[in-house]
Amino acid sequence: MTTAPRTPSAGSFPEDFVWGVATAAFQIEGATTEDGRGASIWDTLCAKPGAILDGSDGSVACDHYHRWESDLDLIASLGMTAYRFSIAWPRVMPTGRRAINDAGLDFYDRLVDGMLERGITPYATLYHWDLPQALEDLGGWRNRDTAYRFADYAAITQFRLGDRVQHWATLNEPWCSAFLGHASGEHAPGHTEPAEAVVASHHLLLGHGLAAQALHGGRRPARVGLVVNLYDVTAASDSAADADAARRLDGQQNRWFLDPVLKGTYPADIVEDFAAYTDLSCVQDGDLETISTRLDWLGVNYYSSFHVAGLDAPAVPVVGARPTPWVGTEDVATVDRGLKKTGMGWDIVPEGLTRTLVRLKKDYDAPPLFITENGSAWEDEVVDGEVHDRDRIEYLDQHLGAVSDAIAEGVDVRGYFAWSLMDNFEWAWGYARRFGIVRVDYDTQQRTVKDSGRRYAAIAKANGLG
Ligand code: IFM
Repeated sequence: MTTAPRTPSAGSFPEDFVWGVATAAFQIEGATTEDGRGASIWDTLCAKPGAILDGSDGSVACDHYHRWESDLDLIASLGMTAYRFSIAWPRVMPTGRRAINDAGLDFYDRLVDGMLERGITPYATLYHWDLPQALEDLGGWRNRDTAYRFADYAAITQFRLGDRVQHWATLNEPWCSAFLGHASGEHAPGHTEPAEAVVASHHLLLGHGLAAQALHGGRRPARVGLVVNLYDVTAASDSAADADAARRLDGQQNRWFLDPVLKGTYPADIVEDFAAYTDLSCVQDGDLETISTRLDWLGVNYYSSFHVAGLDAPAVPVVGARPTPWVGTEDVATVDRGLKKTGMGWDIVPEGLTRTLVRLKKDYDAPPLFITENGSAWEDEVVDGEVHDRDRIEYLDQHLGAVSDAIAEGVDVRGYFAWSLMDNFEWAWGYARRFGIVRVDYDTQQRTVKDSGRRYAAIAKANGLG
């Protein structure tokens, strides 16, 4: 079975639709020891033998810390009017609390000014996984106090940048920080304790709520959002076992984050599933009110979909060589539908994005939505200095088509940010996977706009560049 490519034409999007590109600090900045930046949990994980596929780290990455001006020129040259970037907590507060590092804030100050000078609207993410190592040493997201430290950091950063940055995302993909970081261990801090993952997820959500309150209470108006990675989950058959497998995966991946933020409750069925691991005594009175603090927008990162079946007997509990990130799902298998896959091995299911967006409207009455990440990795080839990345273009077209289908169904989607502006450090995969619409030659740091970059710029232009 294949999915039909769609080509969004001019006029498929509202006139004021926001067209942008996205990156994250640790994935592009490099300069991990410069100007007083403290160590982060990803510096620590990278130093662990075998943790990163190609043995690399973030010390140079795309050298964006030194090349930010030309990178902003590049964004402007693509005609983009918005840039989603993240701020490194350990640059701003090297130990995560108390001391503020002015040189770190100065960097983002210059970056934001540079955006505004080029007519690019900043969309800042406060936490894209680079927790200060000093806070990890105190228990990281397993420690409730980290949520309060995060709110302090949010307030401090907004105090400095809030006269120019209006759009704030608190966390990026808290599922990854909690479950990849603490259950499968493929992300920092690299733990494999399912109960820790659940506790960390609650403290991340609490941190989101506290930071949202701090941002709303700041001296400048803030549009506060949260970015979640949602998957479309389907059952392989109508059997009770398959339906239950889909319920559990959807519950952990999607509802565990959406329900508390948008409805003020944790999903009862997943609380029950988690009971074998934790009694959730980490959830204190008032936490859910804090977590469900008003959200001005929700960021959706969408890449793929899971088609799942329930097994009669538990399978070997591994994804690749690691434990599964979903807690207590050793009897759940993902089923190969024979769909085309990206270079990450992820099924390409654009209609899953439409379903996800429509569900957010129907089940959650969600606030305005942004697609804060969507994109694909491929084994790009450079031919005569050019990258003719037809697969990435097809993926882009299909997913933009899926967004316009959701808009046609009445979903309030305000913008799209391509992941990613440029090839970068793909976490546990190191530099071995490329998501950029711009190629980075890591030997020379030369940037080359791929065909997909030109295609994206043309679609944005044809649709009015909001
Ligand atoms: O590179 C990541 C990004 O940091 C978070 N969302 C998914 C992307 C691709 O894996």
